[in-house]
Amino acid sequence: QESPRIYTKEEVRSHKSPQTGIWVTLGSDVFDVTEFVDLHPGGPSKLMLAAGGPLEPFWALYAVHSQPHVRELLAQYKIGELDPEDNVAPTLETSDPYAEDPVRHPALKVNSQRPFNAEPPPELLTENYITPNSIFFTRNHLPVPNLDPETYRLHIVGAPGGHSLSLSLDDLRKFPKHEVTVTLQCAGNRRSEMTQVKEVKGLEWRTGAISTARWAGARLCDVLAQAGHQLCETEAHVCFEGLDSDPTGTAYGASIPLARALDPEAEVLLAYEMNGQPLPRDHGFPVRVVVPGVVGARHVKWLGRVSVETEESHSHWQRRDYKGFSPSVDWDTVDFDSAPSIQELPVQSAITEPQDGQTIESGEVTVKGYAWSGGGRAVIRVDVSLDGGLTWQAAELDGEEQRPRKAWAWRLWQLQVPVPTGQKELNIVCKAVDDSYNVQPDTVAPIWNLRGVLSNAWHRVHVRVIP
Ligand code: HEM
Ligand code: MTE
Ligand code: MO
Repeated sequence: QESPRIYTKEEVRSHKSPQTGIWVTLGSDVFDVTEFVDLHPGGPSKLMLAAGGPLEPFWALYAVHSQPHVRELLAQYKIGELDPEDNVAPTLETSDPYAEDPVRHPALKVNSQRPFNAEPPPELLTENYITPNSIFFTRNHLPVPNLDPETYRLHIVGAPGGHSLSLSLDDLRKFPKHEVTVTLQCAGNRRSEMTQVKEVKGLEWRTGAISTARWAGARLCDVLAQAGHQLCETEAHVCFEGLDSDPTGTAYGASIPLARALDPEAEVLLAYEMNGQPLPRDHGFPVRVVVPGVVGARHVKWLGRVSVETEESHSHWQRRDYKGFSPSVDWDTVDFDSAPSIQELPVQSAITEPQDGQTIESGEVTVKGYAWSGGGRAVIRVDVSLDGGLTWQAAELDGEEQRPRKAWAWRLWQLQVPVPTGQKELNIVCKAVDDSYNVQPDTVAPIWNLRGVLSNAWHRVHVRVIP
């Protein structure tokens, strides 16, 4: 019997296109699946996400692959095995503040490695109403702190005459457990479309800086009540501080209005669970704030301290970032104090399938995407156009029904339509309407702003049609 051919991980990594051949690994086995890609029952684009690397993290998302017939099918494509010597872990600088960051899912499209910022690819984003934890978008400003759940304490500054609390995880679990499905969106989602109009400062998020999870924890209103806080007449804010900090010791921070924090109907959580699991490190382990209907930046992760103040958080991210401006304001003229901090977000939608630049077959096309609005406003309709916005059809809304005024989570949507005969290309557009009849602007230029936030123009995708 011949001994198997041996390949290094590097060799496997260099085989991820039709030109080089498409290789994947499972355990220590190496497979050349070039011929199988177009036959994949889940579609070629999904298989291609794993090209050049291990299948395990992707198959973990789709249980269909744990059947024997799938293994047998794959076995036909085996070409050899991984070099057992090739296990050298990448050398880490011990002085690297990011050395202790967690291992991430290879499907994530990385916008920046340090700090880690990444989004799920469109073909996975709307596959599930609840985003799997492993591919939930990640937006970190600093290294991920490594916190010990045994010694972790959450400090709640008490009201005058009340008392401060120092809560362990067990203490927090003693409050009534509240669970709610919430979509988180970064203010910078779809920033890359603003960059096409004119340069902006920020990470080049595409359509994936948004994800949905089922969060569980104590309600902030219950915890604040125990510390003696009540609604007060003066304009008040609840300030949050993270346990992640820069080399000068400055922590990530943000705030929300006290009225929202104390409103039981607003369902603001001190969350310790995400989709039934302890929070993953990237998403705030052991405790984060979840503020339904509000921009991602206020959902402070690795929460260390909560206080009630007469003013908003003095954090850079509250005062000097995450604000919107007129398109004519530039870095010389911007006055950050003149604009309110972003809290509730405007109505948003995007197409995840097909993708821009893709080629589709004539006959029928399935258009898929997501839609969401801030402040608990429900999505009442998603309009889709195949002709750049001349004519429209309403998409079918999937996913859970939304509660009025508490529509914290997105709707997924789809539309199956015949491709108009004789069309060589389609200009697919989507736009959503929320229950206040807010609509998305048709173009980006009038909402362009120097930080590239609040990018919610009609989403447009151009595809070619194979005759
Ligand atoms: C379905 C094989 C990679 C996503 C399937 C099925 C097979 C298969 C045989 C049908 C199973 C059944 O219905 O009994 C493979 C092989 C792969 C691969 C051999 C690698 C060489 C991937 C990757 C992803 C993926 C990387 C995702 C990123 C899916 C999905 C389905 C599926 C979503 C379900 C399709 C549906 O039910 O409509 N795959 N797969 N697959 N696969 Fe894969
Ligand atoms: N909290 C801390 N402590 N540090 C951070 O960098 N980023 C914020 C927010 N909370 C951040 C944070 C921003 S801008 C967003 S969009 C969300 O976390 C992202 O949450 P996620 O990484 O769980 O998706
Ligand atoms: Mo964000």
